Amino acid sequence: MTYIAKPPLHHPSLQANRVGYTRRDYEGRVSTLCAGCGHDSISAAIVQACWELDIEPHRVAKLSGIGCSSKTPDYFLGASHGFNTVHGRMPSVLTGANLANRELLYLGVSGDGDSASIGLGQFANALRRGVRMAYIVENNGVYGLTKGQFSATADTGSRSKKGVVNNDNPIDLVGIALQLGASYVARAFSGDKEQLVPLIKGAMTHGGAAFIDVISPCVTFNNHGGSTKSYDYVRQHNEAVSRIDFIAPAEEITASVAPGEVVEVRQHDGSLLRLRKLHEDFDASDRYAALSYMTQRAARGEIVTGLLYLDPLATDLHASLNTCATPLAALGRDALCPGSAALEKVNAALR
Ligand SMILES: Cc1ncc(C[n+]2csc(CCOP(=O)(O)OP(=O)(O)O)c2C)c(N)n1
Ligand code: SF4
Ligand SMILES: [Mg+2]
Repeated sequence: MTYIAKPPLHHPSLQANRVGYTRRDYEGRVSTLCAGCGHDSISAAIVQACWELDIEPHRVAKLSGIGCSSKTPDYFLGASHGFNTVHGRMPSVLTGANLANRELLYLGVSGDGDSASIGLGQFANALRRGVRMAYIVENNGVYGLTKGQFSATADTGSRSKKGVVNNDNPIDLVGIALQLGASYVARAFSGDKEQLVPLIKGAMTHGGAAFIDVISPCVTFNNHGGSTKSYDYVRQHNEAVSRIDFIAPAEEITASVAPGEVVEVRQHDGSLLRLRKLHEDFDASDRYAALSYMTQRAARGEIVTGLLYLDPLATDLHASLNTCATPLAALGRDALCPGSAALEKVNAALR
């Protein structure tokens, strides 16, 4: 694959975070996506979130499938672990990596074609099993890489660039994530960095399966009138139900807030999410209410964004399988070959 490397030099006065890295240390290669593609804004938000979270880049594993969206891990976190899988297969590879080493932070990046068409089964099962990860779908309603065919998330009645009407019913990945038990579910817009960065920070520090559907316009194939995933359409129909402020465990809580104005939720790692409710009747602690709210609003053509559901005390697949805490690669010979007495005990238990 051809790529353009970024010059490693940066200005000596660039601010470093608590672990000594500047924002540039979280960047990747120069993007080869079309200028204005929503996916590039999501990459920038990931860079910002990881820098602000003081994550050491080598503690992150970024995985993706195939598509313009799945190419983006090349454009951020250049010093992290990376695995570009087969189309739609990112969730199972991520699950395997996570089970082998729970000490890394897993970031899955995918597209609507990658996750809602060929990879729908993989998407569903990773969320259902509570794999600890931040799973981001960069949703543009089309297969951008293969020249703009409708994807399974394209809304009924939306038009392609050539005027073809989509008659199929759309798959709503947020609805599926809520139904299947994801414990952190959000929808965002690539054009709203202020909303997106804290949502990514919350997802990366969450203790279970976190999913963010980011509407990310494809400027080349799906940004015309008639598209419901264009910049204009999303800006006009975006209904944010909440804004979140993310406060890391080590951070001092300065501003106090009046009761009722915000809901404060502490996650298992000590981070605090301050949820500023923008809609009185919305409750992010009730997954069924969130599903019903979102479906009703979607029927009116509104795109509900924000943190839609959060279970702050969620656990993950490791807890349900009771796996070994040490990364498999770090297990020594004695742990891997415990001897014939241990084998005899296992065999006896099976008789
Ligand atoms: C097994 C397989 N089937 C089909 C393809 C062709 N293909 C490549 S990318 C893609 C769709 C990508 O769409 P999406 O995930 O929405 O990413 P986008 O380019 O829109 O960001 C398809 C069908 C492939 N690479 N592999
Ligand atoms: S084809 Fe669409 S999705 Fe792909 S890089 Fe261009 S604008 Fe982005
Ligand atoms: Mg797509």
